[in-house]
Amino acid sequence: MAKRYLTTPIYYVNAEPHIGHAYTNLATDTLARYYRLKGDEVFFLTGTDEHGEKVEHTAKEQGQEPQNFVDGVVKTFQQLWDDLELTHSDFIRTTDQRHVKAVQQIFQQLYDQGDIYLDTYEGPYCIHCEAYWTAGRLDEEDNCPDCHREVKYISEESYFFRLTKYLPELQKYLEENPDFVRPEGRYNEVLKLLDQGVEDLSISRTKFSWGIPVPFDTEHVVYVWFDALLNYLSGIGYPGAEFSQWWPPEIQIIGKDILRFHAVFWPCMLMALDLDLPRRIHAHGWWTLRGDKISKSLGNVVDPRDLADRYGKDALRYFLLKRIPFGADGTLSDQDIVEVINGDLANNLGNLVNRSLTMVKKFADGVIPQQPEQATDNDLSNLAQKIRAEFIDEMENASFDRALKAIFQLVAETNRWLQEKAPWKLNRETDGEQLDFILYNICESINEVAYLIEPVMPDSSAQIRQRLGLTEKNKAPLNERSWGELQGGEKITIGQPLFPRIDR
Ligand code: ME8
Repeated sequence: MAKRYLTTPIYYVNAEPHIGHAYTNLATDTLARYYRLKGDEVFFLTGTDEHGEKVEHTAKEQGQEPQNFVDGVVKTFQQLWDDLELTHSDFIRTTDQRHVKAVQQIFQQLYDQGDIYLDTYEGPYCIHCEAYWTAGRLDEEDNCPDCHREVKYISEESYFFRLTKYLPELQKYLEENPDFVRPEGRYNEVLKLLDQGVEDLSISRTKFSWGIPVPFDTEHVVYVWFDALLNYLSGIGYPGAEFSQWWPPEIQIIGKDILRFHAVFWPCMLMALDLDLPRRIHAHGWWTLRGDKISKSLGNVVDPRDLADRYGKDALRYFLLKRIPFGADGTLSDQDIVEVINGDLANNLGNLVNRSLTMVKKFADGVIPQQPEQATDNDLSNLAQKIRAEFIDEMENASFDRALKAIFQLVAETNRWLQEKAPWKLNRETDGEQLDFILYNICESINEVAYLIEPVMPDSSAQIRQRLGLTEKNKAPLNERSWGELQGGEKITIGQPLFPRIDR
């Protein structure tokens, strides 16, 4: 059984989570469910990034001790993931002792092996991004090139990580593994970053105290990004036996804003630790609202819970993953959400299920006909097998929109097939066999759709299968699946519309 380790970024706790964070986690949850559907063993890690100057500032502003403050905000993240029914295996906090211990141990090891040295950092620092810059990289107004906020000039003694020592190896690795960073545009961006030149990384600060103390020099706290990236190790028990079972990650999902940290700093840190690199880093795009990135600092955040309450959890997942390619930016609007729900979900999928089950009730007494001999080889079953293969290909690339498009092609074709075969024109007395053949295949096609949409719409998938008289027990893994799970004889239930149309 293959083991797959999947990660999300760990989020800053200077404010509560919003739809952008939920997007990353829902996408990762979808992949986790997909691998489980294949029968793989999955470790899905998420968590919170709790140290650093930004968090310390916010805690102070609120008149709280940092630890108290972070303990409060962390709960809002954990509660949200529970409300959205995410299937993460663990939740790592950078204030967890297991994490603090791992960071200190790694810092010591890299120091002992000569990869960390003491020097002075002088230059601009963006507190919002918790990022060091060189003067030449600032924007035209000498602000942070990423978030365009004012930077602060710092001059302090700092430990540095000998990043430059590992750059040639990283360059070579990237050339040999063009799939390491996805999508392709982001891969090219990383090559460009390397072309522009990268320096050794300052990895400790002395001017504030909310961080992990450097083990051999407690005047210093570890730079928040160096601390945070190591969650991917500490979260699975580095350096213990559990860790080696899961390492390296199958995929690390991030937003495009934090590409540099994950595709340049992080691999160099892993090389220094003599660990394999993750198989893939996939950077997705941003959700925007009226042209602006949705972010806590712009104050235009959208609460994922509101959207889930209004439209349903499955519909929200479907919208986010179907609307844009996983890598592109997207605009969030109620109008678009309603359009997708009414179109794809209510008119196409919901309608097909309802219409087909109603026919089974009317023409076969509510019992799915026995599997006919031709059941496994006809135009609908052949199409479904082809679509299943396409779905797998797309999901392996985290191309959720295309994977869903494939499934909905099967929905559309099933609708068309039903229309063409027109069972309502047949007479049970004289055309019983043909009638059963059609009804059986339509039901099996719906079953196929329900099976494949599980990673994206788990509740709807279970609902449809239940209505077909199936349970989630003994479900064959994806790679072993073939047309014909329905045996015939299952009693169907029609039920309420799965996706009621929404009036604008
Ligand atoms: O960067 N659209 O944390 P963070 C899509 N702690 N995704 C969005 C988004 C939007 N508008 N806004 C945020 C950090 N995200 C660090 C990470 S990892 C070792 C440390 C998502 O709270 C997206 O995944 O600022 C982005 O990369 C992440 O939230 C940034 O979260």
